Amino acid sequence: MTGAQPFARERKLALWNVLIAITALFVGSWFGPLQALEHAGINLYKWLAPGIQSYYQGLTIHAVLNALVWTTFFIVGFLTLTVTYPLKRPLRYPWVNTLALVVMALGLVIAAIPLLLNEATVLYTFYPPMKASSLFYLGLTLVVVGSWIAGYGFFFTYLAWRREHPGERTPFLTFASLVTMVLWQVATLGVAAEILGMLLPWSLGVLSGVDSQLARTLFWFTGHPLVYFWLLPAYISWYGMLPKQAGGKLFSDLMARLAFWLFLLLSIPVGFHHQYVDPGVPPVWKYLHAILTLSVVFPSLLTAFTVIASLEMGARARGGKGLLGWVLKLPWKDPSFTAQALAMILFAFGGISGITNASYNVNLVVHNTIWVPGHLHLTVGSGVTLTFMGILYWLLPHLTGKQLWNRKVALAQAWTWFIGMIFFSNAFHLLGLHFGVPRRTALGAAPYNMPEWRPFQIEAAIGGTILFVSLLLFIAEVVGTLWASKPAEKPVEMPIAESLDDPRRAPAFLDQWRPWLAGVVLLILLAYGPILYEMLRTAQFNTPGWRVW
Ligand code: HAS
Repeated sequence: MTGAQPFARERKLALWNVLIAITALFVGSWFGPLQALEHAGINLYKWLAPGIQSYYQGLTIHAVLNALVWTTFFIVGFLTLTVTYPLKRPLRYPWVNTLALVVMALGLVIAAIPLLLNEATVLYTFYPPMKASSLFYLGLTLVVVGSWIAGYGFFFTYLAWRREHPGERTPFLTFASLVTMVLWQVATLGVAAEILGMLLPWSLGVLSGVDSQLARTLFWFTGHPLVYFWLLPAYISWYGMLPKQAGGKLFSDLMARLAFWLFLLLSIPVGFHHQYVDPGVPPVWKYLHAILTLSVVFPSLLTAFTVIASLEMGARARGGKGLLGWVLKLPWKDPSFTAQALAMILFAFGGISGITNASYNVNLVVHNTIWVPGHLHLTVGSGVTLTFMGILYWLLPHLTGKQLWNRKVALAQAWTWFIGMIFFSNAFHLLGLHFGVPRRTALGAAPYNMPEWRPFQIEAAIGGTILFVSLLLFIAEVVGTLWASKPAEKPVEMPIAESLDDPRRAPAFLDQWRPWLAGVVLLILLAYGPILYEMLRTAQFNTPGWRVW
């Protein structure tokens, strides 16, 4: 199905997207160990000046490239294939998706200039009153607009297929990819309003000030569903591909579809869980968003159950026995599988710290402490990133027609990421929880740095160093596969898992967009409408910009 010529353009687009993503990850990751070492009292930043002028510039580049660029480019590339292959249909308008890539790449270059010149050291959340060069906001806007265009390309393709196949059930991978893209299109309306309505005109001098509370609210309208935009492509692989790689089937197509619909419905109206301490938001809205946040945990719990059941079936089919003995029969020698299985285990702990964050009163203990980067490294830094690496271990051979360069190196990469992240995230969580150590702070230079913190800071530095070694192994694997590997003996195909239940027997509402989209609009209006109206009504655009670093 995915053989030689039919999807040549899709494969080319996917390859360009993932190569840009990998480059961003490579550049951004250099700053990870620098930060961990800085916290442990070893400041290597002073050797980087004047190129990189501060810890804060390094942290901004690290988070923008790793959290925003690596993810978005990888996802757009990956979804280009997960939309089209299962439909057995090429993109309806390939030029739309080519345009998307060009716009995204242009945006990246435009945003990179001020980032590298220390003109956009505002961290990846770019909260005002910290103010960046207008190029930074413009560049980010183009990346988002480009990804929207990619989404339109997917929607046109789906609509063309729908016309050709009336009444047919959308294949799971395509369905899940479309939900991911719709979620993204709705979610990014918040940040689009923030940048186009406030930050860009402010940075160009058209507006003399902004309303910081309104800006933060619009940012988090996008900011939380953003994390599900990162997560859902990993779930696409865990549900729709990993069972096949483990020798089994998807335990329930129905549950998988339900989980994706629930993400679409529930993941947007939850942004105030990032703003529990914001004085300008009345508590009633925070409670409402807390309840909805705990509701959006449910599809992840559904995923844990369904995916583990699917893996267990695969392992038992391979001769696995006993209550837990079957785990040993999973294909641990396959780096693509292993990276993703280890990513899941780390993600389960990230989920636990997420539920802790979401609990309104407990959040007051950990908010703005280094616990939060502990959480985000287990989620986007492991559940997502290690899964994407695992996907690349079949995707690169698929796209290039070459063998994976060295399976042992790839396996070592997955395990070192796992081990490095255990040290790193454990240290960050404990520092935040026990000592209230602040996040986003050059702790090595802080006069209040306590001796009690030191053992954990060293643990984090060890973890960060192991993670960096793992990153280098990953890059070696990518470079080796691209330039030093032999042609594959037989084509490597996308692993597509069959489902145990018959998707055609699932209730029709699981394949109908209208009721779910209506639910999305309604819930957003309920959870954001009145408070946003109030914020807009009382907005005061009088906060001047600050350049802190
Ligand atoms: Fe979060 C802050 C709440 C999930 C990312 N989060 C962040 C930030 C980031 C982030 C980047 O309520 C920092 C933002 C900033 O800079 O300020 N988060 C949650 C909750 C969840 C959650 C309730 N977060 C994620 C995901 C992310 C992510 C996913 C990225 C991809 N988060 C918060 C809150 C804050 C926050 C507050 C604000 C904190 C503050 O005060 O600032 C949930 O969706 C998590 C549900 C997940 C689970 C885990 C299910 C487990 C599965 C795997 C099973 C497989 C196993 C392996 C066990 C319940 C699916 C089996 C393997 C075999 C081999 C058999």
